[in-house]
Amino acid sequence: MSSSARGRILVSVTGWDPSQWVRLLAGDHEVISEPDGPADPTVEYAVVWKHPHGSLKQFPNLKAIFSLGAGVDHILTDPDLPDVPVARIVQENLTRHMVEYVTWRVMDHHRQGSTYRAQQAEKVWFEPNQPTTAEVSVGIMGLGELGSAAAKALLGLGFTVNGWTRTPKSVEGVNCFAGQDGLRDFLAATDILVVLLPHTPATEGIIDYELLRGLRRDNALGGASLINAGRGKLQKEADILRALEDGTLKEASLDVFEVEPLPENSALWNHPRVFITPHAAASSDPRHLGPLILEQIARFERGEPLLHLVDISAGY
Ligand code: NDP
Ligand code: OXD
Repeated sequence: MSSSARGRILVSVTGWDPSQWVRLLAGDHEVISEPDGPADPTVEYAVVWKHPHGSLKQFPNLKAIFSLGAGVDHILTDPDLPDVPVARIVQENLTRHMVEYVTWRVMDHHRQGSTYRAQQAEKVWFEPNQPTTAEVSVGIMGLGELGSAAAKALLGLGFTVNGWTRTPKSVEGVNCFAGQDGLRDFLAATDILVVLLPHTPATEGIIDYELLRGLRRDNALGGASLINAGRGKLQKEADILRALEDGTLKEASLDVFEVEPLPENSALWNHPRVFITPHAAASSDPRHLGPLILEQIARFERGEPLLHLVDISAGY
């Protein structure tokens, strides 16, 4: 059978160069970044990152959609999503990068990095009190692939770790809380909040002033910190700034933003107690993810279930 007779893989990405994905996915199937018209019958698989909404429903022979990220909000917010399976990325290098990011930011808040940076700017030689990790608790919202791996690393460093999920969960060594009923107690036991939730209708805007008020401020670090590497749409940036100003929040590390790139006029850029990275906590590396997508397509064609299928009704 010729490769084109097997149907084609469409790479549909916004903000990324598709060429390396096209090259890495080339094999049994022809790979394209532009279809032959909006209803191209040869497109069987779509490999996407922020595809133009409405574009996928027109392919009559589309069989599956593969997200080029762990998050699938960019797909599920398409109001014209075709009724085919959607699979997402779970990959060890991506997980490792997220664990590195979370550990880095937690350690910076724990070891009072912003205080030392401010002291250095003023040439101040002063050693603030330093609690041990055992005196500090980190609360992770979302104990999925990434959150549970981060929890394990933080436990290894000696932190007390709390986790919050949608459905009740048990993770060794982690104090687990679930649902709306568990949120208040989870926050009250948390000094450093790490957000690794997906963006869904249920989580949009969840990081607001009221939630931040629930964190434990009277703690060994002298205030509560926020780390968000989930999605920008989870947070209300005006509320974060308000919380930083009135002491509800001591400091924040933000990798994701309501609008990306973060607009130049955002007050977050210049805030002395905000640490910003450009949605770079765990980027998708084509070298690692290409083989995974090809394996997924091979599984599908052998009639085996896709790995890491998205639960469309749950939204992640
Ligand atoms: P998973 O799907 O494995 O885990 C999601 C977790 O969030 C689960 O524990 C789930 O609960 C919990 N959750 C979902 N909805 C709710 C809710 N309404 N209330 C409470 N908990 C909820 O996702 P991953 O760990 O793989 O990824 C998490 C997110 O990280 C991605 O969706 C993406 O947005 C973001 N991400 C960011 C990157 C970056 O570079 N900044 C890189 C990669 C991912 P339950 O266990 O009950 O299902
Ligand atoms: C992802 C991301 O979802 O990089 O993988 O944000």
